[in-house]
Amino acid sequence: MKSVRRALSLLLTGSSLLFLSACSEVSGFGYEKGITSVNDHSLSLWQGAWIAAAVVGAITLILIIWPAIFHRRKEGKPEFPKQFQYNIPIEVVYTIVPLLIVSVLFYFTAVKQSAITKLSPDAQVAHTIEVKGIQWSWQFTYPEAGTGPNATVTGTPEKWPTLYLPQGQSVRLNFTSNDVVHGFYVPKFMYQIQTIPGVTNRVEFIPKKLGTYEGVCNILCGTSHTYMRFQVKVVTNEQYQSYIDSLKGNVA
Ligand SMILES: [Cu+2]
Repeated sequence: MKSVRRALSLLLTGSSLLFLSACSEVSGFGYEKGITSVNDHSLSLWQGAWIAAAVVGAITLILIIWPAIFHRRKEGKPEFPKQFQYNIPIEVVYTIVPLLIVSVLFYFTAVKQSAITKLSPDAQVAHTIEVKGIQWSWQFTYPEAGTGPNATVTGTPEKWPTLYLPQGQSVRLNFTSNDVVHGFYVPKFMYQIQTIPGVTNRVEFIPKKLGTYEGVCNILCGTSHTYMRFQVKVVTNEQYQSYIDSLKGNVA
């Protein structure tokens, strides 16, 4: 029994050390901070949810392992322990604790969600880009580039389009759909939004880190859904302006 106890305390010490070291480095659990302003809101929620899940998981594991080791049938004892129909204090605890967990998760989710979905007055938006989901690609329209045919970039399942965004500038994306529901998802941005026929969804954020990011459609939308890929290039403001200038020409 002593060796079992020692093994268990070793297991507990090891897992709490692992947990503490994960906390001190504040792992992104697969995501990075500082890519867009959305990440600044989402990352702490994501980390908090994982840490809360780890704590709940550790307590659950202990509650499973503890009786299995320390409350085994002993020599000379009856085969079944005392049977209870009710245990009111425990029932109260396992009703209140999950309610508390759900309330805390709900509160932080609601706070972060309203920060992410907040829209500023139109005049304060530096750049607006129209994003349209089409079977089976994406269409990006830059009103800043005028009304010429080149102001709209349309991808195909074979030739995936690129969305250009200026670093450090507020960008609003307006999402519409040409046909069915699609999902605009850029994993590194910690963001996905649906394009819905007859509805315009909007999102506003500031791209912060220069780079090229992969995007996909994440709502099954038809046979070539899997080819609805695109890239997002976050470039400097100068590069963005020269890209807009290159779209201004009327040559198709
Ligand atoms: Cu799609």
